Amino acid sequence: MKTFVMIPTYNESENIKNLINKILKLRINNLHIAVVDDNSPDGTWKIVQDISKAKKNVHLLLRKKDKGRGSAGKDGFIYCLKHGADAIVEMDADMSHNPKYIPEMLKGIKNHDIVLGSRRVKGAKEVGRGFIRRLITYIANLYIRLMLGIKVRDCNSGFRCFTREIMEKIQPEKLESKGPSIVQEVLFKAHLKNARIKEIPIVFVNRTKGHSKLGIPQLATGYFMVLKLKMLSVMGRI
Ligand SMILES: Nc1nc2c(ncn2[C@@H]2O[C@H](COP(=O)(O)OP(=O)(O)OP(=O)(O)O)[C@@H](O)[C@H]2O)c(=O)[nH]1
Ligand SMILES: [Mg+2]
Repeated sequence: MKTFVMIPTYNESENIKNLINKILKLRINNLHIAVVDDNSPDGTWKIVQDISKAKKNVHLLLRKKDKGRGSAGKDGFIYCLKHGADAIVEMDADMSHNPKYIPEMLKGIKNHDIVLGSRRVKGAKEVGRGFIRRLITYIANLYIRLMLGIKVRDCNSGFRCFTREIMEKIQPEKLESKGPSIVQEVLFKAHLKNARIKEIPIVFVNRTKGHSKLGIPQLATGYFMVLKLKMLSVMGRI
């Protein structure tokens, strides 16, 4: 099985080397890492480029024109499928998602289409996140679940493992989200394909290095995108 870990990055120079080393230390057979960087001013791409010279299973997708967590994820999924991925792990670069859960995720896709690192199932925990930030995520999660009728408890988690089959059914080339709402768009499209989704509890640790890219504009666009997805599904367009 060929596994790709797909990591969208913007200004993560303080995190990316540490994360790549932690993933490689798992010594998972036939594992590749694809970092999708939007020409980060802090030189994140340069760090990855240097690593990829020494390690052939580390890939850099340097995007100069496009910007956005959404289109970065889209390009990343397409790249992984094109390079023969049988399994695709999607994760953030800010160390909020601990690579130690990857082996369990890869085991889980033996009889599921998606395994999701969840903050909302028994045994899960969120560390270092303020009350307001947790409230924002909680309300967004409630809104998404109610609007889109998804049974998954943590609809905001960007830490997921997909089988090639389900990712092909999701058709990443048709993903519309430019921003973080790609997380919900992918989940909803998988839900519409009756994907078997398993949630495993994770300890989510708030970033300690670098800065959040999540602002009011992204949040507002996210709420609008969920509404749009609902409308499109009601009209049978997705
Ligand atoms: N390529 C690319 N990656 C991005 C962009 N915005 C965010 N990312 C990456 O997407 C992941 C999630 O972004 P975060 O800023 O951590 O968003 P968040 O987790 O919702 O917010 P905090 O963790 O609270 O900061 C991180 O790896 C970011 O570097 C972007 O515009 N382009
Ligand atoms: Mg984060």
